[in-house]
Amino acid sequence: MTTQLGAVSEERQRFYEEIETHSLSPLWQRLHALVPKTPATPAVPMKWDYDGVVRQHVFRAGDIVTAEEAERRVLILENPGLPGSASITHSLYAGLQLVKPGEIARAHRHSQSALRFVIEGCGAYTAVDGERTVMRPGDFVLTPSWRWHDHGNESNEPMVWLDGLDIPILSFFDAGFAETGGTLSQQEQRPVGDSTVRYGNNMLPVDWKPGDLASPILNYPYERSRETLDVLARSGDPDICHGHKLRFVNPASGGSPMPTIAAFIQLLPAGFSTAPYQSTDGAVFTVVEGEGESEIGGIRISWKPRDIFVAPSWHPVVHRCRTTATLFSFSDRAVQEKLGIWREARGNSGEKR
Ligand code: 1HN
Repeated sequence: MTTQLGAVSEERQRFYEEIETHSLSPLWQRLHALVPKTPATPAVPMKWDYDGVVRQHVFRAGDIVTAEEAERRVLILENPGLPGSASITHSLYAGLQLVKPGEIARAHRHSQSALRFVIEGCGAYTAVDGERTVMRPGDFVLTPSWRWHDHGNESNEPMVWLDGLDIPILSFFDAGFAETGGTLSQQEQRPVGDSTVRYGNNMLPVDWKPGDLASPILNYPYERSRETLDVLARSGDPDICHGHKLRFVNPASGGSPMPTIAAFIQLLPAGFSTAPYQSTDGAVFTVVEGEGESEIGGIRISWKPRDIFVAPSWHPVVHRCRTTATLFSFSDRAVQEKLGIWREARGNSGEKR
């Protein structure tokens, strides 16, 4: 930083230019940017207004490109602070995918982990390693790393869901692999809904061992998350920072549903205002029910059902809502906790837990 060391003398400037030709660079010019006192992300708070702006473009994409041509017909939600990166935060990708009646998004697999959160429409399926799950609004669906997956819409209405992937994390590690399937859709190997019951009823088949780090459950239906939120809200006080908030879990480990992505759902009671909250995991939110606003790093964002917004790392977040609201969110907290770097600060004092 020139401010700390004063104006760069001609001698130093010549030195810097000379060493640059040998791929050398002076750390003292860059130390404070490399090791900031608090997280300094280039990502910015942003909202995508679904019904007012984004929906029409998603549907226009449906007029001009087929699902087959596109492989995945998706509009990427790119953070304006990270232009060209295809990222919504530094570590996460998000997009909106449209599958029209009769369409199939062909089978493929990749080392990136993905989640789907249904925004509109009802009745399309995602198949993962030979098991289909039928998707309804508010359902949280997994397609974990390296599992074959395809989507198809056998209903008579178009379906749109939010895709969340760890693409930037895999890209950071240069660890991405992908394969296209030999068939458009997978052969069905188990009945619809099998994994939600088999692994999601507080029991596990006695000698079953997980094959990888991801949850064996493919679909966490909204019906069940909403019922749980309701029970919490009826018989306990909301947390001052989160309202009533649940984390989705992998029943085999108690950890996050996928090793890189944590996911949450929260209920904010009507008229509730949260205390400021900061955490090192930038989060992507989508509104299922209710209307309100959030202040994220001093920027005010008003929201309504189906809107999507992003709170970048360490930006103080406050939510307020007029009506009872439910918000789904996902972040890279799962990775940060494994690495021992995740931090939060609750309330005005910025006190750490
Ligand atoms: C993917 O596999 C899907 O399966 C959606 O629906 C979006 C974005 C990048 C890479 C793979 C899907 C994706 C993706």
